[in-house]
Amino acid sequence: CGTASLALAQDRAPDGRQYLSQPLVKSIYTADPSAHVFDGKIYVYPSHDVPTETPDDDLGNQYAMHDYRVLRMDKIGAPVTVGPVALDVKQVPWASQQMWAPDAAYKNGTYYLYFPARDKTKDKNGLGKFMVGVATSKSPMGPFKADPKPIAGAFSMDPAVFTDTDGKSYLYFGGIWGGQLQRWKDGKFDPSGSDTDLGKDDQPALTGKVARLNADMKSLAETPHDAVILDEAGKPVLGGDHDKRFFEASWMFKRGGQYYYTYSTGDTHFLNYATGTNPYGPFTYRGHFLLPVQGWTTHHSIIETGGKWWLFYADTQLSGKNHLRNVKVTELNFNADGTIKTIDPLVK
Ligand code: FUB
Repeated sequence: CGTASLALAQDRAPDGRQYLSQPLVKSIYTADPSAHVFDGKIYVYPSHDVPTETPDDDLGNQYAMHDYRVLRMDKIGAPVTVGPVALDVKQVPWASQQMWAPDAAYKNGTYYLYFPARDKTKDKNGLGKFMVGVATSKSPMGPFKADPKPIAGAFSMDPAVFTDTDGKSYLYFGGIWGGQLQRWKDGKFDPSGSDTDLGKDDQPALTGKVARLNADMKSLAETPHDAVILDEAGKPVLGGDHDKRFFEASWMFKRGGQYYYTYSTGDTHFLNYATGTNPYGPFTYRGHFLLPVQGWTTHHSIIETGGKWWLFYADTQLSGKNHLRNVKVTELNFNADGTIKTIDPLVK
């Protein structure tokens, strides 16, 4: 990818609507933006999308990313620096392919990059299983050095780290369909399991997972818990409720003493939120906060900086292709009761 693809940049979505915001960078394709403020600057840890001839499928084989590059800006709206390769799959001893949505954290002079990738085993589709790894660096831009093995006890994909006001950090992870969370339903990976979900629409949906991290930020302090999402009646959201149920892209933030568990609904293309009183949940479903973007996936992060809250998200404005995405940022606003004002990424 590169400048040649810029000729394809669109001013309007195919249905004629305008984009709410513009891509943060145009020199590379980026997605799944995990933003953080480190030492007064904003760093975004995105997936680095790459062209491929692999057609779109439900396993996400078209998302063939193999490395990470970090974005940096002094503040929202400032020029964005695109860092060099921060970690390549070839430098990860256990991984084979598909460096999907990462996240990062900082503690005591070290930066931690958390990332999913397929390992070197082969399932019924001839593909490795998604696991979650960790890599460290003394610089937020990398390069990062990967631990030789994935994080024990973590699995599937889309890691996101939340550090609470008491200093404890938690790793959220998981994603269904291509992320294979459904194959871990009995606590152990089933290489011949479902390619989508549990196939039980009238049963509680699969949930994202959450586990406290040890002080080393590289290992789990406990067996992962289910991040359960309850509906308005206090019942777990059902697998058949695709507008509400968890699919992938966990992100936690805290505001006004309330814990906001946010996630993507995947095949219905919403970003949803649910609130709770602690990092583990259960969380009560509150609604959509981002309506569907252009493109199949929708994946985000939320930070507070400069006295405002910001949503980092991605669409396919530059390429018009599901697997070649570009990250964006827009302000996130709250109502007086703590509910989030719904954002439409496409405006008339
Ligand atoms: O970018 C690859 C995968 O697509 C991510 O891990 C998911 O969250 C979805 O955005």
